[in-house]
Amino acid sequence: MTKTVFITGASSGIGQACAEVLAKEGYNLLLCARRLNRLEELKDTLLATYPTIQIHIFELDVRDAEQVANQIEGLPPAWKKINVLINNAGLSQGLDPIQNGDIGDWDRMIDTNIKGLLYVSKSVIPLMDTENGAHIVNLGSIAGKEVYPNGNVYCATKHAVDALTKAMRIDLLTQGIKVTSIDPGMVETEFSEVRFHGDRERAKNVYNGVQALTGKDIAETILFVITRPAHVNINDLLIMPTAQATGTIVNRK
Ligand code: NDP
Ligand code: 8X3
Repeated sequence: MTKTVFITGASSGIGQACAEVLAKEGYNLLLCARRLNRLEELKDTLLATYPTIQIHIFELDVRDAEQVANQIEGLPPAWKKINVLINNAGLSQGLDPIQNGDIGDWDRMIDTNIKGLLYVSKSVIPLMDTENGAHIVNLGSIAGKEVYPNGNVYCATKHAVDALTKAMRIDLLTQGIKVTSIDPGMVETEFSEVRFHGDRERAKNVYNGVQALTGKDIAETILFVITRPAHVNINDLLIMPTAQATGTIVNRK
């Protein structure tokens, strides 16, 4: 049976890499993000390489509760059996001491990383194919395991993801839905560019002198996690570049 994976934030970075890795493995893909043009390009590229899979894309801002409910409710019937939900859409905005923090940045992080994950999960859980294997994978972070200078609100949102992952595992236990948190350290994606509001130079410096993880490294880890036998669940997986010991201690060459 071909399984269906729903990936939020598939237009870039880890989400896009998940789509690429899982397409190669023959999964059908439900992909969403705000930038529909990026998803269209990704869909065309993947279908040209893997013509036997099916891909459905749609525009979604996970912060909009009504839009999330309507878009997921309105999915074509064939897409209403979901095996794996990858709650990946997320972002960091700003890296300032809390006393200088920007309220707009705080709202965007809280609305996307916490409330967006909740809205999507609430709509997708009733569609999960528990008879054939159902799994929710939440993108946490090293920032959900420790707090680093100026990381304040972003770290708080990822600590919330950590708590929600544990809570989901308890509440969904009797429904047979596996729940896993994947917690990466530094992954070179558009993450830092978004964190620094489009300042590419500053974003590039984050990865200077260090071999960061790639989106593909994370996607391959997620593939491993979702292909364990039915009786095995990986609760939580912290994955770091070899050159990174903690959120801020990095061996740069
Ligand atoms: P990218 O910026 O490359 O990708 C983020 C994705 O999230 C994009 O596809 C973006 O799509 C989507 N997204 C952002 N806001 C929304 C929204 N409101 N509605 C729908 N989609 C949205 O970053 P990463 O790939 O690195 O980040 C993916 C996840 O991994 C995030 O949750 C992040 O916190 C986490 N993470 C990243 C790490 C890193 O070092 N890069 C380390 C640990 C965790 P669009 O803009 O088109 O909507
Ligand atoms: C992203 C990794 O260390 O920038 O979650 O917070 S970090």
